[in-house]
This record gives sequence, structure tokens and C-alpha cells, in this order.
Amino acid sequence: MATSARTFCRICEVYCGLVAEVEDGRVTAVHPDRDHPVSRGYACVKGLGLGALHEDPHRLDHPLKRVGEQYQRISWDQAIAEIGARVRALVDAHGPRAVALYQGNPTFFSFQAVLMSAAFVEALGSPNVFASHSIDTNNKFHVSTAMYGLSLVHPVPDLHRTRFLMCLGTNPTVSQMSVLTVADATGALRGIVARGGRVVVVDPRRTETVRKVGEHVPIRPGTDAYLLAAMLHVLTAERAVDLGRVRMVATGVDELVAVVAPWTPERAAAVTGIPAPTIRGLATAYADADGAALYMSTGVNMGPFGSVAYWLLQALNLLSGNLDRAGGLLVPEGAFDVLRLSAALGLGTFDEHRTTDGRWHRVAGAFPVAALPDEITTDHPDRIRALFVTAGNPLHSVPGGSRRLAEAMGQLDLVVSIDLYRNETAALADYVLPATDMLERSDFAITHQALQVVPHAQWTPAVVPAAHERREEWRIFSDLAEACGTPILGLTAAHALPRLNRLLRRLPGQPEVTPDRILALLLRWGRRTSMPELRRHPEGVLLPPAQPGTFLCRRVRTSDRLVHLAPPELVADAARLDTLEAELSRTDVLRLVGRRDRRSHNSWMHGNPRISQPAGGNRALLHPEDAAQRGILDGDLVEVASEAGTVQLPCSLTDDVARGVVVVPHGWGHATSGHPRARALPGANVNDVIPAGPAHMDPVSGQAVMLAHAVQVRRVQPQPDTPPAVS
Ligand SMILES: Nc1nc2c(c(=O)[nH]1)N[C@H]1C(S)=C(S)[C@@H](COP(=O)(O)OP(=O)(O)OC[C@H]3O[C@@H](n4cnc5c(=O)[nH]c(N)nc54)[C@H](O)[C@@H]3O)O[C@H]1N2
Ligand SMILES: Nc1nc2c(c(=O)[nH]1)N[C@H]1C(S)=C(S)[C@@H](COP(=O)(O)OP(=O)(O)OC[C@H]3O[C@@H](n4cnc5c(=O)[nH]c(N)nc54)[C@H](O)[C@@H]3O)O[C@H]1N2
Ligand code: SF4
Ligand SMILES: [Mo]
Repeated sequence: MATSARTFCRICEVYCGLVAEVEDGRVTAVHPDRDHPVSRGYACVKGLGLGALHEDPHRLDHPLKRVGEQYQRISWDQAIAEIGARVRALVDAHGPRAVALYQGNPTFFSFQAVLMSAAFVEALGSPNVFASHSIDTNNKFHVSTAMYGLSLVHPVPDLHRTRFLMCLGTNPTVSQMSVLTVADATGALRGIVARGGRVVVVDPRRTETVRKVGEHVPIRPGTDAYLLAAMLHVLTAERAVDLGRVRMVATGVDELVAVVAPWTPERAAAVTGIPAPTIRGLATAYADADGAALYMSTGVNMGPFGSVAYWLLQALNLLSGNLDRAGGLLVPEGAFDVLRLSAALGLGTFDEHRTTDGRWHRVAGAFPVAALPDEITTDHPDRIRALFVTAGNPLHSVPGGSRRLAEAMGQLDLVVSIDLYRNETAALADYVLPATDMLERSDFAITHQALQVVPHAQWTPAVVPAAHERREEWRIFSDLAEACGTPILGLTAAHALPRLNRLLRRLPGQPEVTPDRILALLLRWGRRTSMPELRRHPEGVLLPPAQPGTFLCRRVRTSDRLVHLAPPELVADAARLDTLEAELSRTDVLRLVGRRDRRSHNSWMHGNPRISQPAGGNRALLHPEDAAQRGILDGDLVEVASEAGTVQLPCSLTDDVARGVVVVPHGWGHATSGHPRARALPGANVNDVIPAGPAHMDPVSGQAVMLAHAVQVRRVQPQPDTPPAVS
């Protein structure tokens, strides 16, 4: 029998509405949902590949156990019991900190994984949660906690009304942006221009976005903080914005003004490569626009000044009067006030936990993953001995790459991977557990509720039952929590859910407490929509739009309700602007930056049978003159080298890339993948050349610095004929 079911994609932050066609239990097609109130028929090739993902014969379908060099299929009961026994023994011998969890990016797109995964290790008594947001956006989370009191406060550009949008370090046409939910980002940007507004894109590469919309301002890698400091300088020293108005809603105004005082546009021009008149023009146009917004993303987060840049950007939005105004930036509430909820639960504030060396704190509930190898190898009674990896592939995503982390992981007593596939990290695991995919689980976009340009809510049931022995993550973590012996008393979901459900199973007719029932309670508390309404409208419902004038002094979550414009750790870190000025101004080095591709998502989707991948795997992009200086021709095999290591890959020459910049996408090089199609693709793991360790972490937030490192590029040999595309 053929049916169709409404659902939504959870690969990236757009959460596009989808319709899945199901025939005799098989997903035969996935279409964009034209009736979705926000995405309105928008979707990309990855979301449309979710059916193929579900049906992929190379998915992980059964629990596996490593025996020697082989993986053996075992039962769930055996897997849970053995893992439980090993964790109990480790905790008995060494204490709970022996156990750690790494949450990869898809964790945060699953209501049940958000609810249960960190709760599992915390229920054991371990603070050792590491998350992919520390190789993505930790700087934003730290700065928001410091300035606004909560890591989830990220004022959202009012894209449908703004007159001036300046984007730094983002390529919306490919990525759809981040820490922001907007459908069809390119369309939204085009809308600004169509209304007579301006879009400015600051990027070392002429990107896919710039080809479609906006004005391109090339910048030297790693230098955005200097540009932002100079724009603030123009506003405070040359334009004399009304600081009296700012003082009513913020503290630390004078300290902030002092930090930017030395950064004239002329001085910033020498570092950024952006002419001083351009900087002055941008600051002026931004301050004068009738509603303007500055937005930055991973191209700045991952640079040397991620936290300082985000702080200065927030300050610019506030000082120019654009924060909390229509056409500027707004702070939506979501289906329930996520900010109030996380404040009530103590989420998103700083806590007392530190890494064993005392150096790193948790940001948004997790330690920086760049510190993970040291936490495993350190000679400390609390060193990590067991690692659970869920929805992640740290071997590919963490700087220092496969070698450094793989060596550290070699010292672990237990590694468990919970995933859809046997990825490169799972190749080091003792147990590999199969999770359900998006079509096999119910869901709600909990993490991005306060980040939507157009507030809306949608709930999806599982579209098809879980195939084979794939299991929902809330069940996996419930079972693990029980088997690992979490103490009876405690406050996390991993304490409560398994015990409650064991009790309920003994009472006839009592349904289990599922994530959906918890969601229903939250929605009832929020009173903006309800589970019955969301069931009646499987395509999703619009929520009241975010209101200007509701955030400042009212919903700011600091203790005094004021924005903190001069958090001491950020003021102190701004001193590095001086220290690194000479190095970042150099024009005689090549600096490495990244890029994403429409057809993949970080290190996954490369195996998807429905999506054809670029011929030759990942490539280095280089400016023709930089290439000529090194005797490199288009298509040559080159070696990219740093103090950390080397990779070899083919090179393409293009003047889309500024001089002094080499571009290499991450997530490639699948030699040890369990997926034959991904394994067959050529490519190299660029994180092998990105240096790791404390010297390469944002000192404030622990965010890994993954951009703007100096590298050498040399020709290895001419490239033989490019291999054909794999489809
Ligand atoms: N198709 C696809 N979509 C994705 C993903 C994917 O892998 N594939 N990943 C998803 C994830 S996890 C995330 S976090 C988001 C990220 O979304 P974005 O943050 O938009 O990330 P990118 O597309 O990599 O764009 C970063 C841009 O920064 C530029 N850049 C590099 N260095 C600098 C610099 O020093 N200064 C400035 N101003 N720019 C610089 C790069 O040239 C690049 O164009 O995308 C999400 N969407
Ligand atoms: N050099 C460099 N490194 C980078 C970046 C960069 O731009 N440059 N980008 C960084 C960014 S922004 C990010 S977010 C990180 C990502 O880092 P990670 O999250 O560690 O890596 P991913 O490649 O996204 O791997 C996600 C894994 O989750 C699995 N998966 C998908 N859905 C589910 C699910 O529902 N449940 C479970 N259990 N598993 C699932 C996939 O099969 C895949 O194996 O990489 C970072 N690394
Ligand atoms: S991956 Fe594509 S289909 Fe899925 S939410 Fe993002 S843009 Fe939409
Ligand atoms: Mo990310």
C-alpha cells in the first residue's frame, strides 16, 4: 500500500518540510513539502536523499562487537550487558570521570538525543561531555553566556525587513547558515536587495553566495576582529553614537570604547587587506541604515579571534541601535520560552566543572573536544578511559586529525559508537550500535526554537518503523544508564526515565514516558501551541512573530538584566589583537581555510546512493599567481603541509580565491569507513594538517582554531586523468 507522510529534514538548521512516500514499508521517494508554512517547497539534495539513507543496504543495522580485527553481530541484550559491566568496573576502579561522551552535530537535531545523551554520563557522575559545538561555534556560546547570561541567546537578523545585512565567514547558498533557522537563505538575501537594501559578504573567497547576491569584500583570513574593532572605532570615535542610550541597557560601555580606541580603519586596513575608506563606508552605511544586522558564522568562529569577534559584533549591533528593533536583530521565544526554560534548568550558564588540568571550562554544557586527547593521555587519576561517541565522527572533524586523536583513543579501555554508519571513528570502537534515522523517529526542533527568523513549530511522528535492529537513542541511553549502574537518586532524564518506565511497565494499561510525552508537557507549559494542534497540522504551524522591544532590560538573562559589554576575559583577550597584528598582516604566507559542499554534510552523506559526489574527492583551491610562484599547474597533485602534518590532494586554480589563501574542504578521506561507496572515493582529511592542542584553541571559549594557519603548498607530481564522478 502506498501512503505519503509529512515530516521535516533535520540535517541542517533550515528544518525543511518534506513529504515521504512509503510503499509496503519502503520509503520510495522524498519530496519538498510545498505546504510547509516556512520552507514552502524549499529543500536541498541532502534532504531529498533521506529515503536513500533509510534504505541504504550499507547502513548499520545490528549491534556489532569487535573481535580481533573483525566485527561480529551480537544481540542488543549482549551489547548493553557487556558495555554496562565494563563501565561499572571502570567506575568502581577509577571513579565516574573515567567515562566520557562525545556528541556529534546531529545530536542537536534530535529532541531525544538532546534529552538523553549528556544526561547519561552526567547520571553516572561524570562532567565529561564533549561536543561538536567546540569545533564549530563555542565562541558564540561563551560570549552569549558572558554578555546575555545564557549560551542560547543569539539575536536573529530580521532578514525579511532589514535594509543592510553584513555577513562575515558564511556561505549561505551552500550552508544555509548556522545558529540561525532561515529557509532558502539565498532567497532571503535576494529579498533584501530587491527591497533596495544592501547585502555585504566578507570572505576570502568569491563564494557561491557572492555569485548570486550581494557585494563581495575580500578579507585576509583570521582578521575579521580587526575589521569589527575598526567599525566600532568609527561609531564611537568618529560618529559619536549616543552612548547614553546604551548605558540604560548595558554595563561596560567605557571599557569597550577603550578597547577599540586604537583600532582606526587605517590600522585595521593593514591587517585585513580591506582599504580604510571601505571600512569607514561599511561602518557608516551600517549605522545609517533604517534597520541593519551584522551576522558572522564559522569562517570567523574558527579563526584566531572567534570570541573577540562575536563580542565586538554583538556590541556593534547594540551600539548602532539595531539590537531588539524591527529590521535589526530580534530574540524570538519559540514554542515555549526556551530561554526561560534553560534558565530554570540551569542550562547554558557557566558551571563549576573544569578539565583535569583546570584549564578549560564547559561551554553550553560541554568541554572543548580539542582538549579530549589530552584528557585521555594525561597521567591523572581522573583520566578518561571509556568514550561513547554519538552522532559524531571526531576522527575527521577535530584538528590534529586522525593521528593525534587515534593515538589517544588507542589508550582507552572502551570505545562505543552510536551511529547510522560505521564511520572512521567507529573503526576504533569496541562496540558499534545502530541508531534510527530521521524517518524512523518522532521529533521536534528543540535546539533552534529561539533562532528562527520566522517562528514556527512542527512535530513529526516516525514515518516508518525502525528497520532491522536500529534503535531510538532515548532507548539506547535509557538502557545504557541502567546497565552502567546510575545511582537511584539524581536529577537527569537518564536517572528518571528508565526507572519510571520500568515501574510503569508493571502497571497494566500505563503508557511509557517517551520524549513525545515530555514534549507535550513543555508545549502545554509554553501555551503557544500544543501537541494536538501539531498533530492536526503535520505541515507545521506559524507562531507569533518575534517582537521588537521585548529583549533589552526584560529578557536578558544576566543577574542585573543588563547586557554586559565588557566581560573581563574578553577585554583581556583583545590584547592578542596587538600580539598577532604583525603575523596576520604578512602577505608572504599561504593561509588555509575551509569550504563546504552542497552534496555532503561534514564527513557524512558521501556514501548516499542518491547523491553523486565531486570527481576526485576534495581539492585544494589556489590563486593562479600563488600557484605559478610554486610551479603548480591546474590539476596537479599538491602537498599541503604545516607543523602538524601533511595531506596530498589535487589542486584547482581559480581567482575566486584571494592571493595568500588556500581552500580545502573538510570531512574527506574515507579509507577506513565501513561504507564501500564512501571508501571508494578519493580524498584527504584536511584536519591532519590543522594543528591541535591548547596553543590552537580560542583562549576564552576553547573553540578549536581551524582557520588561517600558515601552510606550505608544493607540487608533488602532475595529476593523472581525473577519475570520473561516482554516482
Ligand atoms: N551543504 C552543506 N551544508 C552545511 C554543512 C555542510 O557540510 N554541507 N554543514 C553545516 C554545519 S555543521 C555548519 S556549522 C554550517 C556552517 O555554515 P557556514 O558558517 O556558512 O560555513 P561555510 O559554508 O563553511 O562558510 C564559511 C565561509 O567562511 C569563509 N572564511 C574562511 N576564513 C575566513 C575568515 O577568516 N574570515 C571570513 N570573513 N571568512 C572566512 C570561507 O571562505 C567560507 O566561504 O553549515 C551547515 N550546512
Ligand atoms: N577542518 C574543519 N573541520 C571541521 C569543520 C570545518 O569547517 N573545517 N567544521 C566543523 C563543524 S561546523 C562541525 S558541526 C563538526 C562536525 O563534526 P561531527 O559531528 O563529529 O562529524 P560529522 O561528520 O557531522 O558526523 C556526524 C555523524 O553522525 C551520524 N548521524 C547522522 N544522523 C544521526 C542520528 O540521528 N543519530 C546518530 N547516532 N548518528 C547520526 C552520521 O552518520 C555521521 O557519522 O566538524 C567540524 N570540523
Ligand atoms: S539539509 Fe537541505 S533539505 Fe535538509 S534542512 Fe538543510 S536545506 Fe533543508
Ligand atoms: Mo557545524
